[in-house]
Amino acid sequence: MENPVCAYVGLGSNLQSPQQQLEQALDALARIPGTRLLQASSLYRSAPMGPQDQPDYLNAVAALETTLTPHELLDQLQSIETAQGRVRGATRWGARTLDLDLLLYGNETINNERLVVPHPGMKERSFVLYPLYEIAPGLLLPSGETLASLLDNCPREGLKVLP
Ligand code: A4P
Ligand code: MG
Repeated sequence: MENPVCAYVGLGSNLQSPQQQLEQALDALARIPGTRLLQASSLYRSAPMGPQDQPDYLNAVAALETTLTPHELLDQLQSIETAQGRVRGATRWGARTLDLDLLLYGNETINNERLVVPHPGMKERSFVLYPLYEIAPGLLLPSGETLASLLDNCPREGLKVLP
């Protein structure tokens, strides 16, 4: 691969067999052109953040090596969401079959209408930080913060690893 970048993707699902949704999504990530799936975390279960009238979520984090640009990668993530029946509703933080968030793209900071990287919510979300720590414990963010220092400020709460 020519100048591949390491990118991290957060996966989430709380509808229509979340475990199958995440496993299918990992297979789809592995098939993105110009991209290799390097690692995937365990699956983690947690209560919904935001509206409580929706099922519990399963989440995971994947490490990719890619030659795609960040926007090309986002296009691929969104087409996987759509292929797995994602309907974009009006409700913020509402239930979904599959959510794929680009958490980190190398050491880049991106801020435009379509893409904000690092993902703005990741620093406060236990269901992102703990799976990420499982696969990349020594990670440094573009801000210079260590992933370990973010975890120190983020209680694990009800987050459970699936056996
Ligand atoms: N966008 C900008 N930056 C990014 C990025 N880094 N990665 C834009 C992905 N997309 C990015 O996304 C809306 C737009 O954000 C995209 O068109 C893209 O151009 P979306 O996936 O349609 O919206 P969303 O994911 O529904 O955003 P929302 O509503 O803020 O949801 P969140 O923040 O993803 O939260 N509770 C638990 N326990 N676990 C969860 O995974 N997830 C949510 C959804 C709520 N509660 C949860 C969980
Ligand atoms: Mg999303």
